[in-house]
Amino acid sequence: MISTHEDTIAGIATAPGEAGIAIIRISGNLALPVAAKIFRAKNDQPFQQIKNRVLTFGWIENRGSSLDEVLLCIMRKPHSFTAEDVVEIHCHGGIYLTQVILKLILDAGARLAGPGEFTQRAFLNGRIDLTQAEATNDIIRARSLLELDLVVNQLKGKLFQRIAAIKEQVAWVLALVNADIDFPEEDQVFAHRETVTEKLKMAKTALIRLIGSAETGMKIREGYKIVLTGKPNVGKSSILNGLLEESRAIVNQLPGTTRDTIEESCTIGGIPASLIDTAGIHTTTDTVEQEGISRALAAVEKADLVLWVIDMVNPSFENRLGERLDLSDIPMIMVLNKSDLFGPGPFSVPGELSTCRRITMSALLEKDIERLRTEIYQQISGQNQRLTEETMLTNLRQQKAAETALVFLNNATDSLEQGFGQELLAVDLAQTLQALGEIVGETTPDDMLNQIFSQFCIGK
Ligand SMILES: Nc1nc2c(ncn2[C@@H]2O[C@H](COP(=O)(O)OP(=O)(O)OP(=O)(O)O)[C@@H](O)[C@H]2O)c(=O)[nH]1
Ligand SMILES: [Mg+2]
Repeated sequence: MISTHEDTIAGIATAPGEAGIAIIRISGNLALPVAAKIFRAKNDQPFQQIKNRVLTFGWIENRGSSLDEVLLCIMRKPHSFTAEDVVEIHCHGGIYLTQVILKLILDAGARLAGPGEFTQRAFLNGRIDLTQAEATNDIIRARSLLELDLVVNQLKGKLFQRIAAIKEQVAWVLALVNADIDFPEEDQVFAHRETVTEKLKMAKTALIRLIGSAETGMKIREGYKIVLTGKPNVGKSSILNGLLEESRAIVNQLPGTTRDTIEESCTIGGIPASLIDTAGIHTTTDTVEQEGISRALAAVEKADLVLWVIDMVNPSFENRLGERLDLSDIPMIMVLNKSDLFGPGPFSVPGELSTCRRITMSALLEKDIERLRTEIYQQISGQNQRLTEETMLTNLRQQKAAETALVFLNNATDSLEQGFGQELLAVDLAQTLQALGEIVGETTPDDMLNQIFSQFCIGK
């Protein structure tokens, strides 16, 4: 996808559709001359005199006639997103209008930008590292405050710094090992075994911790899967609707109302989640219900948290679902529902389940739904102590590269322990650095870079 760095690219940076304004972005050596051909300032100020990063009011002109009243902003290199000359035109947000202005820009000498090409240039010009480039894309897709916080820290370069700190330790050891290899005749030993071992141990601890953050980082981006399960008619759909604050699933007094799984995104105390309502589990000869139940079981298998709903008036504590699933093996909250119908007497839970986390509630009461939210939040944050860490690995690509780095680092420490030659140690350390460099884009192969940026939107 990457073309030469020389040409000038243009794209519509805002989402397609009718809107108050749209922004068209031009980047490259010809950005200013291209814009000068189609823009006339209201006060007839010559284009070259337009100040940096100041909005200038004017017209987009096409062969002497005015097309749209716009604001134009020039960001001369290197102080722009791409580190190239950039011009932004803020025009009215008509679908047709933006296309016409874009065509004028292309006719004036720019070329249509590919997906993510602006960000790719920012990366290639050294303005941002690969984790920051990924963050610029993720920030657009963020669905919760927690995700936003994580991605903003990544955008600020905090993940880059965390990786740089590990690289620094490894690079320091490699430099000493290389000195010993290069100057064998010297009396002096550069890479003292104890210091080197200590440094690599520190790097390893930091790397293991970083890899450990990936699971939480990716969950924050994907959302925690919370599945409602239980017998028919216990109030699963009522609870789903309560948590979503909308009547999403049909609720009915007849058992067997929900037949298919229903999935909706939401946040619970700022944690992004996918809530999944399922068909009630029971033995049936109805083939449609059977299919619904097998989908319910599949959802429970993939759940990060199960809400096992039990009707207090007609309780059943059968915790084996189907043949394979045992609810007591899955992170779970037992939800004792319909407390409003139960009355004041004591309610007993079988001894073997008495240690389960549980809540007694009525799906009809808003305050109980709120208590359930708190319970869910506590369960998830208790499971994931690292939920509020400043930086985490946030995608599979980063995780794989970090794991590769750890394999080489382990090889290096093994070589050291077993007293293998310095050359072998140097190779393993260099490969550790190579893998760490891949996370931040220093050593990432071109085809992988192309693949990453092709997932971005046009104009980003
Ligand atoms: N009084 C009372 N009624 C409830 C409560 N929760 C649910 N119900 C009622 O119980 C019936 C079944 O509720 P649903 O939410 O459809 O139950 P479900 O578990 O989704 O049922 P299926 O989809 O058939 O498996 C409806 O009439 C609800 O209004 C509750 O806490 N208190
Ligand atoms: Mg239901």
